[in-house]
Amino acid sequence: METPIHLQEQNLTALKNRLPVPTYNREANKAGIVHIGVGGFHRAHQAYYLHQLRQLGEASDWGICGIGLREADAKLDAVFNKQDHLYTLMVKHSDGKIEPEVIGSIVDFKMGVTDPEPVIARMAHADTRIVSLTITEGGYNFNPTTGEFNFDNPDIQHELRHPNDPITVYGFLTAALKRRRDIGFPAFTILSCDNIEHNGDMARKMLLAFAEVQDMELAEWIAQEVRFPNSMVDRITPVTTNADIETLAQDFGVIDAWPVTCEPFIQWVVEDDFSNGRPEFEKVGVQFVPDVGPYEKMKLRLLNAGHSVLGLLGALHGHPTINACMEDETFTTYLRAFLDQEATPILGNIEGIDLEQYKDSLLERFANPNIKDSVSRICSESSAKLPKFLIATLQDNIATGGSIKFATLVIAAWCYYSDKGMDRHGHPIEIIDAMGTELHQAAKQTTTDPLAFIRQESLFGTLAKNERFAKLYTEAVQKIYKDPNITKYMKNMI
Ligand code: CS2
Repeated sequence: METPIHLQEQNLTALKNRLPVPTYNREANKAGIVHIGVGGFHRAHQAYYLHQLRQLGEASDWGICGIGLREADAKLDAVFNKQDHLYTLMVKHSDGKIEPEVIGSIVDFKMGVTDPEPVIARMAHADTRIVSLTITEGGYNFNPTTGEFNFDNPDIQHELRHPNDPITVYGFLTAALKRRRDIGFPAFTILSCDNIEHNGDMARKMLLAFAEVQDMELAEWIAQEVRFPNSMVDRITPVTTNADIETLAQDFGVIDAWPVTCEPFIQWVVEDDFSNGRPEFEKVGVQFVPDVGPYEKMKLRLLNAGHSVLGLLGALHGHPTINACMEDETFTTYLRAFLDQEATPILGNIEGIDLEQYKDSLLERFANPNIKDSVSRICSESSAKLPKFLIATLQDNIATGGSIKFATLVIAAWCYYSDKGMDRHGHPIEIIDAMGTELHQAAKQTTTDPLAFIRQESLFGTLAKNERFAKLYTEAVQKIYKDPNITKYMKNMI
Protein backbone atom coordinates (compact mmCIF):
# COMPACT_ATOMS: atom_id res chain seq x y z
CA MET A 1 0.00 0.00 0.00
CA GLU A 2 1.21 3.49 -0.84
CA THR A 3 1.94 5.99 1.92
CA PRO A 4 -1.26 6.82 3.80
CA ILE A 5 -2.76 10.24 3.05
CA HIS A 6 -4.49 12.56 5.53
CA LEU A 7 -8.20 12.98 4.95
CA GLN A 8 -8.69 16.61 3.91
CA GLU A 9 -10.52 18.45 1.14
CA GLN A 10 -7.26 19.26 -0.68
CA ASN A 11 -6.29 15.56 -0.74
CA LEU A 12 -9.54 14.24 -2.19
CA THR A 13 -8.13 14.06 -5.72
CA ALA A 14 -5.21 12.00 -4.50
CA LEU A 15 -7.50 9.80 -2.39
CA LYS A 16 -10.02 9.05 -5.08
CA ASN A 17 -8.02 6.12 -6.46
CA ARG A 18 -8.12 4.50 -3.06
CA LEU A 19 -11.80 4.82 -2.13
CA PRO A 20 -14.94 6.64 -3.26
CA VAL A 21 -14.88 10.34 -2.36
CA PRO A 22 -17.47 13.15 -2.71
CA THR A 23 -17.81 14.27 -6.32
CA TYR A 24 -19.99 17.30 -5.51
CA ASN A 25 -18.95 20.82 -4.71
CA ARG A 26 -18.92 21.08 -0.95
CA GLU A 27 -18.12 24.78 -0.79
CA ALA A 28 -21.18 25.81 -2.75
CA ASN A 29 -23.22 23.84 -0.31
CA LYS A 30 -25.72 25.58 1.86
CA ALA A 31 -26.39 24.06 5.26
CA GLY A 32 -30.14 23.57 4.91
CA ILE A 33 -30.01 21.06 7.76
CA VAL A 34 -28.72 21.81 11.22
CA HIS A 35 -28.16 18.60 13.15
CA ILE A 36 -27.84 18.37 16.93
CA GLY A 37 -25.92 15.33 18.24
CA VAL A 38 -23.37 14.29 15.63
CA GLY A 39 -22.61 10.82 16.99
CA GLY A 40 -21.59 7.79 14.97
CA PHE A 41 -25.22 7.03 14.21
CA HIS A 42 -25.93 10.35 12.49
CA ARG A 43 -22.76 9.99 10.43
CA ALA A 44 -23.69 6.42 9.38
CA HIS A 45 -27.31 7.23 8.64
CA GLN A 46 -28.80 10.66 7.83
CA ALA A 47 -25.50 12.21 6.70
CA TYR A 48 -24.90 9.15 4.50
CA TYR A 49 -28.35 9.39 2.90
CA LEU A 50 -27.72 13.05 2.09
CA HIS A 51 -24.25 12.23 0.78
CA GLN A 52 -25.73 9.63 -1.59
CA LEU A 53 -28.24 12.17 -2.85
CA ARG A 54 -25.50 14.74 -3.45
CA GLN A 55 -23.43 12.12 -5.28
CA LEU A 56 -26.37 11.84 -7.71
CA GLY A 57 -25.95 15.53 -8.44
CA GLU A 58 -29.13 16.39 -6.52
CA ALA A 59 -29.95 18.56 -3.51
CA SER A 60 -27.20 21.10 -4.17
CA ASP A 61 -28.53 23.52 -1.57
CA TRP A 62 -28.63 20.92 1.17
CA GLY A 63 -25.70 20.32 3.47
CA ILE A 64 -25.45 19.66 7.18
CA CYS A 65 -24.14 21.93 9.90
CA GLY A 66 -23.49 19.76 12.96
CA ILE A 67 -24.00 21.12 16.45
CA GLY A 68 -22.34 19.91 19.65
CA LEU A 69 -24.06 20.77 22.90
CA ARG A 70 -21.84 18.68 25.19
CA GLU A 71 -18.28 19.36 26.35
CA ALA A 72 -17.36 15.93 25.00
CA ASP A 73 -18.16 17.13 21.45
CA ALA A 74 -14.95 19.21 21.52
CA LYS A 75 -13.08 16.10 20.33
CA LEU A 76 -15.20 15.84 17.19
CA ASP A 77 -14.92 19.59 16.65
CA ALA A 78 -11.11 19.33 16.66
CA VAL A 79 -11.12 16.36 14.25
CA PHE A 80 -13.60 18.06 11.91
CA ASN A 81 -11.51 21.25 11.92
CA LYS A 82 -8.45 19.30 10.76
CA GLN A 83 -10.37 17.22 8.24
CA ASP A 84 -12.63 19.87 6.71
CA HIS A 85 -15.64 18.01 8.20
CA LEU A 86 -14.83 14.94 6.11
CA TYR A 87 -14.92 11.44 7.54
CA THR A 88 -14.82 7.88 6.30
CA LEU A 89 -17.75 5.52 6.64
CA MET A 90 -16.56 1.90 6.80
CA VAL A 91 -19.36 -0.51 5.93
CA LYS A 92 -18.53 -3.94 7.34
CA HIS A 93 -20.01 -6.96 5.63
CA SER A 94 -20.44 -10.33 7.28
CA ASP A 95 -18.00 -12.02 4.87
CA GLY A 96 -15.20 -9.78 6.17
CA LYS A 97 -15.31 -7.26 3.32
CA ILE A 98 -14.97 -3.61 4.34
CA GLU A 99 -16.24 -0.87 2.03
CA PRO A 100 -14.92 2.55 3.01
CA GLU A 101 -16.28 5.78 1.51
CA VAL A 102 -15.49 9.42 2.26
CA ILE A 103 -18.66 11.30 3.24
CA GLY A 104 -18.91 15.00 2.46
CA SER A 105 -22.44 16.03 3.45
CA ILE A 106 -21.41 17.63 6.74
CA VAL A 107 -20.01 21.03 5.80
CA ASP A 108 -19.80 22.82 9.11
CA PHE A 109 -19.76 22.16 12.85
CA LYS A 110 -20.39 24.48 15.77
CA MET A 111 -20.03 24.00 19.50
CA GLY A 112 -22.78 25.58 21.58
CA VAL A 113 -21.16 24.97 24.96
CA THR A 114 -19.14 28.11 25.58
CA ASP A 115 -20.66 30.49 23.06
CA PRO A 116 -24.28 29.79 22.15
CA GLU A 117 -24.69 32.78 19.81
CA PRO A 118 -23.19 31.29 16.60
CA VAL A 119 -25.37 28.20 17.06
CA ILE A 120 -28.55 30.24 17.55
CA ALA A 121 -27.59 32.39 14.55
CA ARG A 122 -27.02 29.31 12.38
CA MET A 123 -30.37 27.81 13.38
CA ALA A 124 -32.09 31.13 12.76
CA HIS A 125 -30.36 31.61 9.37
CA ALA A 126 -32.63 31.92 6.33
CA ASP A 127 -31.01 28.83 4.74
CA THR A 128 -31.85 26.53 7.66
CA ARG A 129 -34.97 24.56 6.83
CA ILE A 130 -34.65 21.48 9.02
CA VAL A 131 -33.21 20.97 12.51
CA SER A 132 -32.73 17.27 13.05
CA LEU A 133 -31.90 15.51 16.31
CA THR A 134 -30.08 12.46 17.58
CA ILE A 135 -29.84 13.46 21.20
CA THR A 136 -30.41 9.92 22.60
CA GLU A 137 -33.41 8.65 24.52
CA GLY A 138 -32.24 10.47 27.66
CA GLY A 139 -31.90 13.81 25.84
CA TYR A 140 -35.66 14.38 25.61
CA ASN A 141 -35.84 15.17 29.32
CA PHE A 142 -39.08 13.41 30.15
CA ASN A 143 -40.06 11.37 33.15
CA PRO A 144 -40.24 7.78 31.77
CA THR A 145 -43.29 6.86 33.83
CA THR A 146 -45.45 9.95 33.49
CA GLY A 147 -44.14 10.91 30.05
CA GLU A 148 -44.17 14.56 31.22
CA PHE A 149 -41.40 17.16 30.85
CA ASN A 150 -38.89 17.16 33.71
CA PHE A 151 -38.73 20.73 35.02
CA ASP A 152 -36.46 19.67 37.92
CA ASN A 153 -33.44 19.54 35.60
CA PRO A 154 -31.18 22.46 36.72
CA ASP A 155 -30.10 23.20 33.13
CA ILE A 156 -33.74 23.62 32.14
CA GLN A 157 -34.33 25.93 35.11
CA HIS A 158 -31.34 28.03 34.04
CA GLU A 159 -32.62 28.33 30.47
CA LEU A 160 -36.09 29.30 31.56
CA ARG A 161 -34.63 32.20 33.53
CA HIS A 162 -32.00 33.10 30.90
CA PRO A 163 -33.48 32.60 27.42
CA ASN A 164 -30.34 34.08 25.84
CA ASP A 165 -28.06 31.57 27.51
CA PRO A 166 -29.35 28.18 26.35
CA ILE A 167 -27.77 24.90 27.44
CA THR A 168 -30.03 22.07 26.28
CA VAL A 169 -31.69 21.45 22.95
CA TYR A 170 -34.88 23.09 24.25
CA GLY A 171 -33.18 26.38 25.08
CA PHE A 172 -31.48 26.48 21.66
CA LEU A 173 -34.62 25.58 19.73
CA THR A 174 -36.76 28.23 21.42
CA ALA A 175 -34.05 30.92 21.10
CA ALA A 176 -33.67 30.21 17.38
CA LEU A 177 -37.39 29.90 16.67
CA LYS A 178 -38.09 33.15 18.50
CA ARG A 179 -35.52 34.91 16.35
CA ARG A 180 -37.01 33.47 13.15
CA ARG A 181 -40.49 34.54 14.16
CA ASP A 182 -39.28 38.06 15.01
CA ILE A 183 -37.45 38.42 11.67
CA GLY A 184 -40.36 36.92 9.78
CA PHE A 185 -38.56 33.78 8.53
CA PRO A 186 -40.56 30.58 8.20
CA ALA A 187 -40.16 27.98 10.94
CA PHE A 188 -37.88 25.01 10.36
CA THR A 189 -39.00 21.39 10.70
CA ILE A 190 -37.83 19.56 13.82
CA LEU A 191 -36.93 16.04 12.74
CA SER A 192 -36.26 13.59 15.56
CA CYS A 193 -34.10 10.57 14.65
CA ASP A 194 -33.99 8.92 18.07
CA ASN A 195 -35.19 5.49 19.16
CA ILE A 196 -38.38 6.64 20.84
CA GLU A 197 -41.88 5.63 19.86
CA HIS A 198 -43.59 8.65 18.23
CA ASN A 199 -40.28 10.51 18.45
CA GLY A 200 -41.63 13.57 16.60
CA ASP A 201 -44.73 13.79 18.80
CA MET A 202 -42.49 13.44 21.84
CA ALA A 203 -40.16 16.22 20.65
CA ARG A 204 -43.21 18.43 20.05
CA LYS A 205 -44.77 17.73 23.43
CA MET A 206 -41.52 18.38 25.30
CA LEU A 207 -40.62 21.54 23.37
CA LEU A 208 -44.10 22.97 23.87
CA ALA A 209 -44.07 22.16 27.59
CA PHE A 210 -40.80 24.09 27.88
CA ALA A 211 -41.85 26.97 25.61
CA GLU A 212 -45.19 27.45 27.37
CA VAL A 213 -43.39 28.23 30.60
CA GLN A 214 -40.77 30.39 28.89
CA ASP A 215 -42.94 32.42 26.50
CA MET A 216 -46.59 31.55 25.88
CA GLU A 217 -46.88 33.51 22.62
CA LEU A 218 -43.84 31.82 21.20
CA ALA A 219 -45.26 28.44 22.24
CA GLU A 220 -48.41 29.20 20.27
CA TRP A 221 -46.39 30.18 17.21
CA ILE A 222 -44.34 26.97 17.47
CA ALA A 223 -47.49 24.86 17.84
CA GLN A 224 -48.85 26.39 14.67
CA GLU A 225 -45.78 26.70 12.46
CA VAL A 226 -43.31 23.91 13.32
CA ARG A 227 -43.79 20.40 11.95
CA PHE A 228 -42.42 17.41 13.87
CA PRO A 229 -42.53 14.33 11.59
CA ASN A 230 -42.14 10.99 13.33
CA SER A 231 -39.38 8.82 11.92
CA MET A 232 -38.02 5.33 12.33
CA VAL A 233 -34.27 5.10 11.96
CA ASP A 234 -32.15 1.99 11.68
CA ARG A 235 -28.50 1.12 11.19
CA ILE A 236 -26.26 -0.66 13.68
CA THR A 237 -23.29 1.60 14.35
CA PRO A 238 -20.70 0.26 16.79
CA VAL A 239 -18.26 2.47 18.66
CA THR A 240 -15.15 3.23 16.54
CA THR A 241 -12.02 1.45 17.79
CA ASN A 242 -8.29 2.11 17.31
CA ALA A 243 -8.22 -1.06 15.21
CA ASP A 244 -10.66 0.58 12.76
CA ILE A 245 -8.40 3.64 12.45
CA GLU A 246 -5.40 1.38 11.83
CA THR A 247 -7.21 -0.79 9.26
CA LEU A 248 -8.21 2.29 7.33
CA ALA A 249 -4.63 3.59 7.28
CA GLN A 250 -2.96 0.25 6.56
CA ASP A 251 -5.39 -1.38 4.14
CA PHE A 252 -6.83 1.68 2.41
CA GLY A 253 -4.15 4.34 2.85
CA VAL A 254 -6.38 6.91 4.57
CA ILE A 255 -5.45 8.72 7.77
CA ASP A 256 -8.74 9.59 9.44
CA ALA A 257 -8.78 10.38 13.17
CA TRP A 258 -12.43 9.37 13.52
CA PRO A 259 -13.93 7.05 10.92
CA VAL A 260 -17.36 5.56 11.56
CA THR A 261 -18.16 1.88 11.13
CA CYS A 262 -21.55 0.32 10.44
CA GLU A 263 -23.43 -2.67 9.09
CA PRO A 264 -24.61 -2.79 5.44
CA PHE A 265 -28.32 -2.58 6.41
CA ILE A 266 -29.87 0.88 6.46
CA GLN A 267 -33.48 2.05 6.80
CA TRP A 268 -35.29 5.34 7.36
CA VAL A 269 -39.06 5.62 7.39
CA VAL A 270 -40.35 9.17 7.75
CA GLU A 271 -43.70 10.93 7.84
CA ASP A 272 -43.88 13.40 4.98
CA ASP A 273 -44.78 16.42 7.09
CA PHE A 274 -42.21 19.22 6.73
CA SER A 275 -42.65 22.95 7.48
CA ASN A 276 -40.19 24.34 4.99
CA GLY A 277 -39.19 21.78 2.32
CA ARG A 278 -36.89 18.78 2.42
CA PRO A 279 -34.31 16.99 0.25
CA GLU A 280 -35.74 14.37 -2.10
CA PHE A 281 -34.54 11.58 0.12
CA GLU A 282 -36.88 9.08 -1.59
CA LYS A 283 -34.36 9.06 -4.50
CA VAL A 284 -31.91 7.23 -2.22
CA GLY A 285 -34.30 4.77 -0.65
CA VAL A 286 -35.87 6.65 2.27
CA GLN A 287 -39.52 5.61 2.71
CA PHE A 288 -42.07 8.37 3.19
CA VAL A 289 -45.28 7.14 4.80
CA PRO A 290 -48.35 8.77 6.38
CA ASP A 291 -47.82 6.99 9.74
CA VAL A 292 -44.55 5.49 11.00
CA GLY A 293 -46.12 4.27 14.27
CA PRO A 294 -46.18 0.56 13.38
CA TYR A 295 -42.62 0.62 11.96
CA GLU A 296 -41.26 2.35 15.05
CA LYS A 297 -42.94 -0.03 17.40
CA MET A 298 -41.72 -3.05 15.45
CA LYS A 299 -38.15 -1.81 15.46
CA LEU A 300 -38.03 -0.77 19.12
CA ARG A 301 -39.76 -3.87 20.43
CA LEU A 302 -37.81 -6.36 18.27
CA LEU A 303 -34.43 -4.93 17.30
CA ASN A 304 -33.69 -2.64 20.23
CA ALA A 305 -35.30 -4.97 22.77
CA GLY A 306 -33.43 -7.90 21.21
CA HIS A 307 -30.19 -5.98 21.66
CA SER A 308 -31.00 -5.33 25.32
CA VAL A 309 -31.82 -9.01 25.92
CA LEU A 310 -28.47 -10.09 24.47
CA GLY A 311 -26.62 -7.15 26.03
CA LEU A 312 -27.66 -7.58 29.65
CA LEU A 313 -27.59 -11.37 29.69
CA GLY A 314 -24.37 -11.30 27.67
CA ALA A 315 -22.75 -8.83 30.09
CA LEU A 316 -23.46 -11.14 33.01
CA HIS A 317 -22.19 -14.16 31.13
CA GLY A 318 -19.03 -12.34 30.01
CA HIS A 319 -19.65 -12.14 26.25
CA PRO A 320 -17.85 -9.02 24.96
CA THR A 321 -19.90 -8.44 21.79
CA ILE A 322 -23.34 -9.00 20.33
CA ASN A 323 -21.92 -11.33 17.68
CA ALA A 324 -20.22 -13.37 20.42
CA CYS A 325 -23.68 -13.81 22.00
CA MET A 326 -25.00 -14.93 18.63
CA GLU A 327 -22.32 -17.63 18.42
CA ASP A 328 -23.74 -19.10 21.62
CA GLU A 329 -26.74 -21.30 20.87
CA THR A 330 -28.33 -20.72 24.27
CA PHE A 331 -28.42 -17.00 23.53
CA THR A 332 -29.80 -17.32 19.99
CA THR A 333 -32.54 -19.73 21.06
CA TYR A 334 -33.43 -17.56 24.04
CA LEU A 335 -33.53 -14.44 21.91
CA ARG A 336 -35.79 -16.03 19.31
CA ALA A 337 -38.09 -17.33 22.07
CA PHE A 338 -38.36 -13.82 23.55
CA LEU A 339 -39.06 -12.31 20.12
CA ASP A 340 -41.64 -14.95 19.16
CA GLN A 341 -43.42 -15.45 22.45
CA GLU A 342 -43.29 -12.02 24.08
CA ALA A 343 -42.51 -9.27 21.59
CA THR A 344 -44.41 -10.47 18.49
CA PRO A 345 -47.86 -11.14 20.03
CA ILE A 346 -48.23 -7.52 21.13
CA LEU A 347 -47.25 -6.15 17.70
CA GLY A 348 -50.17 -7.74 15.89
CA ASN A 349 -50.20 -7.49 12.10
CA ILE A 350 -48.18 -4.78 10.45
CA GLU A 351 -49.42 -4.10 6.97
CA GLY A 352 -46.89 -4.89 4.30
CA ILE A 353 -44.38 -6.44 6.73
CA ASP A 354 -43.59 -10.08 7.18
CA LEU A 355 -42.54 -10.22 10.84
CA GLU A 356 -41.00 -13.68 10.53
CA GLN A 357 -38.75 -12.42 7.78
CA TYR A 358 -37.95 -9.29 9.76
CA LYS A 359 -36.87 -11.39 12.75
CA ASP A 360 -34.78 -13.72 10.57
CA SER A 361 -32.97 -10.74 9.12
CA LEU A 362 -32.45 -9.27 12.61
CA LEU A 363 -30.75 -12.43 13.78
CA GLU A 364 -28.48 -12.34 10.73
CA ARG A 365 -27.62 -8.70 11.38
CA PHE A 366 -26.81 -9.37 15.04
CA ALA A 367 -24.61 -12.30 14.01
CA ASN A 368 -22.43 -10.28 11.60
CA PRO A 369 -18.99 -11.31 12.93
CA ASN A 370 -17.29 -8.30 11.44
CA ILE A 371 -19.35 -5.71 13.31
CA LYS A 372 -18.15 -6.51 16.85
CA ASP A 373 -20.77 -4.27 18.44
CA SER A 374 -19.82 -4.18 22.11
CA VAL A 375 -22.19 -5.37 24.80
CA SER A 376 -21.08 -2.31 26.78
CA ARG A 377 -22.51 0.05 24.10
CA ILE A 378 -25.81 -1.80 24.21
CA CYS A 379 -25.99 -1.75 28.03
CA SER A 380 -25.03 1.92 28.28
CA GLU A 381 -27.89 4.17 29.39
CA SER A 382 -30.15 1.18 29.98
CA SER A 383 -32.30 3.32 32.27
CA ALA A 384 -33.27 5.51 29.30
CA LYS A 385 -33.64 2.58 26.90
CA LEU A 386 -35.35 -0.26 28.74
CA PRO A 387 -38.62 1.51 29.57
CA LYS A 388 -39.20 1.97 25.82
CA PHE A 389 -37.58 -1.22 24.53
CA LEU A 390 -38.48 -3.91 27.06
CA ILE A 391 -40.55 -2.74 30.03
CA ALA A 392 -43.30 -1.53 27.67
CA THR A 393 -43.59 -5.07 26.29
CA LEU A 394 -43.65 -6.51 29.81
CA GLN A 395 -46.48 -4.16 30.72
CA ASP A 396 -48.43 -5.02 27.57
CA ASN A 397 -48.07 -8.74 28.24
CA ILE A 398 -49.11 -8.32 31.85
CA ALA A 399 -52.24 -6.54 30.66
CA THR A 400 -53.11 -9.28 28.17
CA GLY A 401 -51.99 -12.26 30.26
CA GLY A 402 -49.16 -13.02 27.79
CA SER A 403 -45.79 -14.60 28.52
CA ILE A 404 -43.38 -12.48 30.61
CA LYS A 405 -40.72 -14.94 31.73
CA PHE A 406 -38.03 -14.12 29.17
CA ALA A 407 -38.13 -10.37 29.77
CA THR A 408 -38.34 -10.87 33.54
CA LEU A 409 -35.04 -12.75 33.65
CA VAL A 410 -33.43 -9.84 31.76
CA ILE A 411 -34.70 -7.35 34.36
CA ALA A 412 -33.35 -9.58 37.15
CA ALA A 413 -29.98 -9.71 35.33
CA TRP A 414 -30.05 -5.90 35.06
CA CYS A 415 -30.53 -5.66 38.82
CA TYR A 416 -27.54 -7.93 39.55
CA TYR A 417 -25.45 -6.06 36.97
CA SER A 418 -26.37 -2.67 38.52
CA ASP A 419 -25.64 -3.92 42.03
CA LYS A 420 -22.37 -5.79 41.52
CA GLY A 421 -20.90 -4.16 38.40
CA MET A 422 -19.30 -7.47 37.46
CA ASP A 423 -19.95 -10.56 35.36
CA ARG A 424 -20.46 -14.10 36.65
CA HIS A 425 -16.68 -14.61 36.91
CA GLY A 426 -16.31 -11.50 39.08
CA HIS A 427 -14.70 -9.48 36.26
CA PRO A 428 -15.59 -5.80 36.64
CA ILE A 429 -18.04 -4.17 34.21
CA GLU A 430 -18.03 -0.41 33.71
CA ILE A 431 -21.60 0.86 34.01
CA ILE A 432 -22.36 3.89 31.87
CA ASP A 433 -25.74 5.26 32.90
CA ALA A 434 -26.99 8.69 33.96
CA MET A 435 -28.99 6.88 36.67
CA GLY A 436 -26.08 4.60 37.64
CA THR A 437 -26.00 5.66 41.31
CA GLU A 438 -29.77 5.32 41.83
CA LEU A 439 -29.79 1.95 40.07
CA HIS A 440 -26.96 0.73 42.27
CA GLN A 441 -28.59 2.02 45.48
CA ALA A 442 -31.87 0.29 44.68
CA ALA A 443 -30.26 -2.94 43.46
CA LYS A 444 -28.04 -3.38 46.49
CA GLN A 445 -31.07 -3.73 48.76
CA THR A 446 -32.15 -6.86 46.88
CA THR A 447 -30.86 -9.30 49.48
CA THR A 448 -33.10 -7.77 52.17
CA ASP A 449 -35.92 -6.63 49.90
CA PRO A 450 -36.07 -8.67 46.67
CA LEU A 451 -38.39 -6.17 44.98
CA ALA A 452 -36.28 -3.07 45.76
CA PHE A 453 -34.98 -2.71 42.20
CA ILE A 454 -38.35 -2.88 40.49
CA ARG A 455 -39.89 -0.52 43.00
CA GLN A 456 -38.18 2.34 41.14
CA GLU A 457 -41.38 3.81 39.78
CA SER A 458 -39.75 6.18 37.34
CA LEU A 459 -38.62 3.09 35.42
CA PHE A 460 -41.13 0.38 36.21
CA GLY A 461 -44.30 2.26 37.05
CA THR A 462 -46.40 0.09 39.35
CA LEU A 463 -45.05 -3.24 38.04
CA ALA A 464 -43.80 -4.25 41.51
CA LYS A 465 -47.43 -4.37 42.62
CA ASN A 466 -48.33 -6.92 39.97
CA GLU A 467 -48.39 -10.29 41.71
CA ARG A 468 -47.53 -12.45 38.71
CA PHE A 469 -44.54 -10.34 37.75
CA ALA A 470 -43.36 -9.80 41.35
CA LYS A 471 -43.35 -13.54 42.02
CA LEU A 472 -41.50 -14.44 38.82
CA TYR A 473 -39.02 -11.61 39.30
CA THR A 474 -38.32 -12.56 42.94
CA GLU A 475 -37.56 -16.15 41.95
CA ALA A 476 -35.30 -15.00 39.12
CA VAL A 477 -33.36 -12.42 41.09
CA GLN A 478 -32.86 -14.76 44.04
CA LYS A 479 -31.48 -17.47 41.78
CA ILE A 480 -29.07 -15.06 40.10
CA TYR A 481 -27.83 -13.72 43.43
CA LYS A 482 -27.17 -17.28 44.58
CA ASP A 483 -25.38 -18.22 41.38
CA PRO A 484 -24.95 -15.68 38.56
CA ASN A 485 -24.33 -18.42 36.00
CA ILE A 486 -27.09 -16.99 33.84
CA THR A 487 -27.07 -19.55 31.02
CA LYS A 488 -28.22 -22.22 33.50
CA TYR A 489 -31.57 -20.42 33.87
CA MET A 490 -31.76 -19.49 30.21
CA LYS A 491 -31.35 -23.16 29.22
CA ASN A 492 -34.11 -24.21 31.61
CA MET A 493 -36.51 -21.87 29.88
CA ILE A 494 -35.90 -22.84 26.25
C1 CS2 B 1 -29.08 -0.18 20.20
C2 CS2 B 1 -29.25 0.82 19.09
O1 CS2 B 1 -28.55 1.59 21.66
C3 CS2 B 1 -28.93 0.44 21.58
O2 CS2 B 1 -29.15 -0.24 22.57
O3 CS2 B 1 -30.14 -1.09 20.21
O4 CS2 B 1 -28.22 1.76 19.09
C4 CS2 B 1 -29.31 0.11 17.72
O5 CS2 B 1 -28.06 -0.41 17.36
C5 CS2 B 1 -29.79 1.05 16.65
O6 CS2 B 1 -31.04 1.58 17.04
C6 CS2 B 1 -29.92 0.32 15.31
O7 CS2 B 1 -30.66 1.06 14.44
